Amino acid sequence: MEGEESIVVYGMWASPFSNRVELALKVKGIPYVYVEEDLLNKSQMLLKYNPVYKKIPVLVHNGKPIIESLIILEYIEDTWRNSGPKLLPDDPLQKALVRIWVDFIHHQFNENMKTLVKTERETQKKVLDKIHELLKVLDEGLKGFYPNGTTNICNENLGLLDIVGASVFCPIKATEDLFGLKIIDPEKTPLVYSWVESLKGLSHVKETIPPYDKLLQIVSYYKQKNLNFSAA
Ligand SMILES: N[C@@H](CCC(=O)N[C@@H](CS)C(=O)NCC(=O)O)C(=O)O
Repeated sequence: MEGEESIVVYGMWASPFSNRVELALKVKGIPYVYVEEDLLNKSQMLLKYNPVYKKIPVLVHNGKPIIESLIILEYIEDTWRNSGPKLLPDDPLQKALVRIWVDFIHHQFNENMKTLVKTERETQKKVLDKIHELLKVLDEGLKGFYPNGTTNICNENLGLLDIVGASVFCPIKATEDLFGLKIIDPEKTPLVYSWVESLKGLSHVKETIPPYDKLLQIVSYYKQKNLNFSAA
C-alpha cells in the first residue's frame, strides 16, 4: 500500500521551513519527490496547492496538499506513526513540552535571524543581544530534555524538537563566519551548543541542511544587498 503512495514536497533549498519537512521524511524513512520552487516566479502548482499563503513548504500526499511546516511535521507523524522513530512522545505532558519549545524556536528565532543578516551594522549588535537572550532561555529549556547536560542524539531517535532545531541552528555557521559574529557560543549556552554540534554530525541532517559554501553565497548576497542599500 505504502509503495503506491505519492509524496511530493515543494520547497526552496535555503528555507529552514522546507528543510525541516525533508528532514522529518528522511528520519521516518519515507521516500518523496522534491520540487524546487523559484520564489520570485512561483509555479502554478504552488499557487494551486497553497492559495492561502502562497509559500513553501507544501507537502502533497496522494494529491492532497498540507501547508505550514509545523502542521506538516505533525501530519507526517500522524500518518506514518509506525515508520522510524516517534517524533512526539505519547505522554500528553511530555508532548506539550516538546510543542512549547518547538513553537518557541519557530516563532522567536526565524525573524531575528533574518533581521541579523539583513540589518545594518549598528542595529546588528542589538539583534545579536536579543538572540543571545533567547538562546539562554532555550538553554534552560533544553535542560528539561537533557538533564545530564549531554545529548545522546542519533538518526534513530531524532524527534520533533531536534528536527526544528536542526533546521534553524545548523546552518548558522555561514552567518557567523561572514559577519564575524559568535551566535551559538559554547560559553554562554553550552547545552544549545553541544545539541547543535551533535545534530550537525548526523547523516540525515548533513543530507538536508544546505552545504556551507552555498549558505555562504546566499548570506553574502544579503550582506552585499544591505551594504548597497545603506550606501544609497
Ligand atoms: N509559517 C510558514 C513559513 C513559510 C515561509 O516563510 N516560506 C517562505 C520561504 S522561507 C516563502 O515561501 N516565501 C515566499 C513568499 O513570502 O512569497 C511555515 O512554517 O511553513
